[in-house]
Amino acid sequence: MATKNQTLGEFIIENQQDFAYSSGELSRLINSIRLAAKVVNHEVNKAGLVDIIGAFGETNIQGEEQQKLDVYADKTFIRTLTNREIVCGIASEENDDFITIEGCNKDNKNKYVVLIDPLDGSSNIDVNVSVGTIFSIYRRVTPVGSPVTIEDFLQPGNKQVASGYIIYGTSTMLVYTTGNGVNGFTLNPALGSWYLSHPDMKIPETGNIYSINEGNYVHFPQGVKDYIKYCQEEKENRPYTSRYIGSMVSDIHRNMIKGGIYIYPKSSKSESGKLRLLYECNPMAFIVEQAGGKATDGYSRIMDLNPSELHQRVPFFCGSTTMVEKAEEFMAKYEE
Ligand code: P6P
Repeated sequence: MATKNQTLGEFIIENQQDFAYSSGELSRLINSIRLAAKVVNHEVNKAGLVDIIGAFGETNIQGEEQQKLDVYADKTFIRTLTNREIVCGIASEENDDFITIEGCNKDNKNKYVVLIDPLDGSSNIDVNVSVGTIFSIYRRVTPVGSPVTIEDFLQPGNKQVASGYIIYGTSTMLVYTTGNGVNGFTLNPALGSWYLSHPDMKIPETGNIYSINEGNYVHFPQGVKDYIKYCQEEKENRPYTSRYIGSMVSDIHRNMIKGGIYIYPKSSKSESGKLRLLYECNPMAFIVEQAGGKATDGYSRIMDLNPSELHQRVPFFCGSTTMVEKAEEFMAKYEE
């Protein structure tokens, strides 16, 4: 039962039976994330003041210049997750390979792996637009006590035990699911506490907002071009409104509240699209599905895709069910 204005701590205690595994483990997992989120939030909120923005000078595996806050957020979440003795492996957008948490080789009981995009939308940092953290949590599939292997990370999204995002916006929110619905908590920075501001979040079944980078229009598959023209024609409740923040967490969070669809399709510039299956699409798909929405690659359910590599990209159609299904109708007219 979710009671508005409950603290996150009270909520976890009251609802830990919803977690399919040991209740204490969920508490420790979510507590490490909420602590790291507060630390990162503090730095994000003062980024413009202490000149820690701007390129760190190095480039990550994605070939993108690493903003200092990217690196800071990555290190903060890894350190906090490691300290809680609950996680035995971490994969991050900012690190080429997964990280084995020391101690997992011995007789240790850590059962969970976490995949994380520590600061999604980081190109927005310099222009003071909201950014986010995305996390995905699985139980390991290799024997407890042995070193984690890549198999522990390459699990389909339908095996996630929890996922969520933090949005560092006009207010800072933590939104997560453990497979029993979605709840949103807002940080009161003065107290350092998270309060249940959005209990049992449900995405509207339909909406009139579409989010896509139309600057890439000429490179899109024909089905996407046709859907964009459908959104823009004057008929029924159309034309829809176009909103694209350039930070997926913000676009999807808005659509969770108002209804809408977010699309990052494949294109002639990038055959599999831009977004990462394991630590961007799967966790957001889990959240949106738990809120009653839909998430596909234009043809198949995102959470049923079998991953083949840690940083693989997939096309992403995510949001209000009727809008995703309409987009899929246009995609179905053309070869996958
Ligand atoms: P583009 C941010 O880098 C991100 O991964 C998403 O958060 C965002 O929606 C998208 O990429 C923006 O990419 O190519 O439209 O600038």
